[in-house]
Amino acid sequence: TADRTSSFRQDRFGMFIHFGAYSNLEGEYTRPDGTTYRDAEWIKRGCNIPTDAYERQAADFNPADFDAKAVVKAAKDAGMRYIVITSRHHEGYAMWPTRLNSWNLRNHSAFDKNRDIMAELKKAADDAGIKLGFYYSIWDWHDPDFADPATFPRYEKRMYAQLKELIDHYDPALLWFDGEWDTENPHNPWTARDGERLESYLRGLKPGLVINNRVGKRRVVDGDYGTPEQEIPATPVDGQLWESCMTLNDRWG
Ligand code: JFZ
Repeated sequence: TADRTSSFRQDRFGMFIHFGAYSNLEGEYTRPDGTTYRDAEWIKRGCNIPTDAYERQAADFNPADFDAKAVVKAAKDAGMRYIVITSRHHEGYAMWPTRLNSWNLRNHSAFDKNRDIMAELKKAADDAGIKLGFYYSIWDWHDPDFADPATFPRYEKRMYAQLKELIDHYDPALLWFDGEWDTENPHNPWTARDGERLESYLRGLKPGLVINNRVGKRRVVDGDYGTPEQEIPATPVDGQLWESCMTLNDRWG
């Protein structure tokens, strides 16, 4: 892993962006009874928003002002050398025009059909000499095939195909997996074996890809580096490379 991670070791400081269909709610959801619930990327789950209502709000999503150059400039001015953005969070909504389903920013929004914010970000990042990576949630609240062990294999197939799209179209430097845990969802079928299979598939597509440990079960053998959250660990974890992910409050979106 030394070659693969040598530039990652040097980069040291990056920007973690959470942006998705929940962003359209701007942190607030007003229930049919008039009461308001506040959250960010977890709002669908936290407020128990029914899927049809959530789909309806996402249909209005129009990030017309998204300015990739401004985002990249903010990162660069802060001394950051890489950006990791959510290509798909737990809501399952793809922020690029995936062909695997219509639950995405191209096909389920009010956004300009000719724009692709991931392509815009990739171009701006390349121009500025900043690396771009993608967060991708294994856990999917939207796709019914995820939670059912009988249908999970076909879900997994689509997941592989989406990740291949991301690699083929945007050539990310890094993939940041999440949603592999099963405390919130007793039906989360993701196993260490699934993680190993996925990791070797991705290495086959792009050997230089840096991958975090949440691709598997966060064992030291999973991925290239550990992901302590909201803390700088006092001691290295079993000698594994790590990157602390932090947010300024208690939400990421
Ligand atoms: C997860 C996501 O649920 C969250 O929305 C955000 O994307 C964050 C970076 O990752 O949240 C977690 C995952 C794991 C822990 C805590 C929050 N953990 O292991 O303590």
